[in-house]
Amino acid sequence: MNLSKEIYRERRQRLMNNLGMDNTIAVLRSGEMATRNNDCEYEFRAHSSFFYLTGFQEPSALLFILPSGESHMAVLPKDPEREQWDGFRHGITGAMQTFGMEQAVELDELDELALELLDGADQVAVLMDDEYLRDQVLHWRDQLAAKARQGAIAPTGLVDLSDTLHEMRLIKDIGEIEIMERAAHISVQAHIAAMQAVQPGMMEYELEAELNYIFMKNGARVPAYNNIVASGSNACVLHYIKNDEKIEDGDLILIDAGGELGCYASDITRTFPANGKFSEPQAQLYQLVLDAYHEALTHMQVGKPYEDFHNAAVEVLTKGLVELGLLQGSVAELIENKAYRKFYMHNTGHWLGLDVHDCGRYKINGASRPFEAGMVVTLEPGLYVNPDNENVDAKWRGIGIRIEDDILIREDGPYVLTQGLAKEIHEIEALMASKALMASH
Ligand SMILES: [Mn+2]
Repeated sequence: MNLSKEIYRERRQRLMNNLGMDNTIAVLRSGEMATRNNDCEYEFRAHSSFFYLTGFQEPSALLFILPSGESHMAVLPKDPEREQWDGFRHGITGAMQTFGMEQAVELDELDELALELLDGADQVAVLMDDEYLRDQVLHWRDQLAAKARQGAIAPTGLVDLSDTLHEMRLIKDIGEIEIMERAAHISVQAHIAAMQAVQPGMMEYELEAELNYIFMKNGARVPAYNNIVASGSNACVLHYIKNDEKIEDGDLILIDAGGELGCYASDITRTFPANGKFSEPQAQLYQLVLDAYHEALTHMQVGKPYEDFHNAAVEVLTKGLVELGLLQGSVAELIENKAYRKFYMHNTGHWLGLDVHDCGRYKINGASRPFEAGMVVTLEPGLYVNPDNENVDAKWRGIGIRIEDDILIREDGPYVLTQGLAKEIHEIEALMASKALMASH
């Protein structure tokens, strides 16, 4: 699933060019194994930015990039005994041959390598939120400063690599888009399977199992984030991940889940009736969210400010809430004083990529940034009526709806990566009915 090593090499060179600082060395790390309990560890997943620049997925690795793009890595050593227990390591030969490092050393030579490379550099660039690495770099600086009389020259500046790197990650290249479209397609299949498997009386985690089965069977070995399978009013809890309640006849079910493929996330939400048929109030609110989706999508165009599609969704939703009687007053005022937030309290999208909430600025110089080709962003309007909301008719209470797709911004308009998954009411009911027909045969 990795891209060619030339692509990673080009990214490292471009990073240093874009950083545009003389005599500066960038340092990044892959991250450490994390304990789950006792001696059981979580499966390792490299830091997204480290992975973006290397394709390397082993823990404890450090990457040094020189101004020319020349790259050095410190990696876990080859160790037949450890590999017998924990699996294959690339070692220094693999780091150079397979991953295109100009030089690689084993981890016990890390300090030596760092001191050699940082001696005489003006600045060191790190992802400033990596506190551990910041401390490590300052420690190397101190060691160099202590050797000043032997001629060592310690770097004098620590600079933040985040903005430069995040702007690169924000615009996806063809290879990334291909992987993201495959991840999206797998997740579409998973949602179809869940819609066709649901029966009132099932537990939420039984539906979650359908998702995980399709993800894993198709190579998306892990979900990109914790699966949300929320029946009934659980859908009003935005990050509901307990997934351990019984699905009742008459419930809507909100599933927010996407597989991760080659470290790239997909992120889909669908909301559908447990018994295959929307009730009248469910259908009314659902259609409103769907109308907001369709309107917002038309604003996801190259050159349009990022905030436009959210504002478009808010306007459709607020208007509809007034028409259905959940809000009273003038639409403009309800938007102005954010009264709609009682029913719609999140944004209509976020960047998507190696991280589900991917990096990249939303504003530039205080203003919403324009869309550019190659950005991937989610579109996810929703409505959530708190079950305890006494200010609305009882028929609305406890209904939670979200519809979410992954959108690639292209020169010729928005392209839905997660296409092919029912979202119109008649499409969802037909898909669920087709399952019932199959089961009865
Ligand atoms: Mn999302």
